[in-house]
Amino acid sequence: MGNLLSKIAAGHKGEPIRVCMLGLDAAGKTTVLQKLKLADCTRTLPTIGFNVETVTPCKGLTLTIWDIGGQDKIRQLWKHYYTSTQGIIFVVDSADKTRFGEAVSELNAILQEDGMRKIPIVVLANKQDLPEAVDKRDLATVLELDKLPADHSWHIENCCAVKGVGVYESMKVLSSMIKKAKGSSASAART
Ligand code: G3D
Ligand code: MG
Repeated sequence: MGNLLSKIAAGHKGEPIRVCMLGLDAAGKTTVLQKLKLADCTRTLPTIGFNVETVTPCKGLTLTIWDIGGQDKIRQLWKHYYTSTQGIIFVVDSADKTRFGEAVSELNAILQEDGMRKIPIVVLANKQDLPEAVDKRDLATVLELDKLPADHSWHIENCCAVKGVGVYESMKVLSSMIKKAKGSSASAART
């Protein structure tokens, strides 16, 4: 897996890639990280009062991971982490319908931040092993992904972080979405 992450980073011509992994607490972000075998990577733990960490699994790739939700008062701090983010991984507990509303409003709050409006996003419809889990198509509807502007690329993947299902695949998809977004912004800048 380290190799895959290195390839993803190397595919960006040596320019560092910054990706944010977001989701409500208990969505499964730490488990995803563990599946990516990032336990030994360089890690910093800022002490600003909410659960956020930055990991550098390989040269050129930085992942910022944090628990969101109920954070109106500190939302203005988010932008410091969003700065120059090129991709978002949004993890949802597909089996916890009671928190879908909260997940939707947090996702909307993120996507309305300046600089986040066109950032490629991959949603992990996590915990698919649980019988009550909602499938990715239904979760996409719940999250209103189809209402995003046509030029905002998104992808949703069924995922079971504890078994590692869907985790690597979504990293690859996000990587190619980031490359594509970079390509189109470069060509837009040339026209
Ligand atoms: P977070 O980092 O987003 O807060 P965690 O979430 O990774 O800590 O996961 C929260 C709980 O959900 C953990 O259980 C974890 O094992 C579980 N979990 C994560 N992914 C899956 C999954 O795909 N399927 C199932 N069934 N459970 C999952 P505990 O019991 O340790 O709190
Ligand atoms: Mg965690």
